[in-house]
Amino acid sequence: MEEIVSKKRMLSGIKPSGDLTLGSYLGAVKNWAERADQYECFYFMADLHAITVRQNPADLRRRTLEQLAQYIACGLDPEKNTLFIQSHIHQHAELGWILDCYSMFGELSRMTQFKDKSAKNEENINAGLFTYPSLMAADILLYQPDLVPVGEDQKQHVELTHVIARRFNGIYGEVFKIPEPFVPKVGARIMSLTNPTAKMSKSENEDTGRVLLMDPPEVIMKQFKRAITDSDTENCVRYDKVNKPGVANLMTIYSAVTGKTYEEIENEFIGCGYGKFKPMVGEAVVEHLRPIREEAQRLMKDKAYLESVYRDGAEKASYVAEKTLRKVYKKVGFVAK
Ligand code: AQP
Repeated sequence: MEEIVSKKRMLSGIKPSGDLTLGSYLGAVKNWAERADQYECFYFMADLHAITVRQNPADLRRRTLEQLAQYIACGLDPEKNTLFIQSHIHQHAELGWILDCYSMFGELSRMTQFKDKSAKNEENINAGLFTYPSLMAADILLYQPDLVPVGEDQKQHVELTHVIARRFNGIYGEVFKIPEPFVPKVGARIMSLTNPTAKMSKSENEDTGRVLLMDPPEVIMKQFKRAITDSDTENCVRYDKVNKPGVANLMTIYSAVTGKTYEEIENEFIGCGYGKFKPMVGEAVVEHLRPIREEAQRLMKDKAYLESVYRDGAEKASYVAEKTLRKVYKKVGFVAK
């Protein structure tokens, strides 16, 4: 198989730990879909990462396939992008182990996601939760990408990937390419609609502050109508992240789905108050997500097609991953098979 070398390479993934949210879409998938022509792109369903928190096996399997259908429905054409399931590429777990041995306890302890997740899962603070960033470093470094698009919350992990890669390269020579994180300007952090100081997450805010990619219009509208704005008396649509986080979050969402700037949004809603603004944001989101939801529903009925996509993706991904892993094995001193 010929490897494409002309385009720069990009890689990212999402855990199928819950149904994709508007946050996963605006912070990640939407930006991926816009780059397929410029980059050689690899995107995966991060099922190995998902099990750092207990999952119901049937739900995990269903969500992994649904996520693939949703990636495609969001515009990730499998002809242009390599789409695969992380656990199908054994090299992730293998390089993950090796990089565990090049990741320091202190570095892993400082990761804010580890601190957050262990506070929320006190009964299951497992080693996988702790070493999550070295597996994430393996996910990235296996593919030698130039760019890693992530939301703001994952930036710290990409920075640790740099540290681990530099440490490894410092000992063995230039084995890994050092990729740049790409954090989108709008949508890097979509907050819960009912708690604008907390990130909108797949596995949290169960039936309150999150909007799912597959939510029907009436549910989306209900969520936006009950979104928290401000307790101030101003009742005016103005971007002020510190003093008006709820309104700022709604403006970010509106900006991301309409392409309008914050200034244009402020002008559009002069004298309108939150009562009118909230359903307008809801309607814009409904219309933006409608074709995605319909296409994902159609794809979910075609299991044979989805299977062909992830098998094809695994073949392409494993070719690249194996090349890096073989080099790493040789460098650290493992005897060739
Ligand atoms: N609310 C968000 N705003 C912007 N970006 C977001 N991302 C996730 N939520 C938001 C980005 O999506 C990518 C994949 O994330 P992930 O699912 O692998 O991990 P996560 O960030 O831990 O996502 P969740 O939704 O919070 O999942 P759970 O609840 O299972 O931990 C990343 O690039 C992330 O930044």
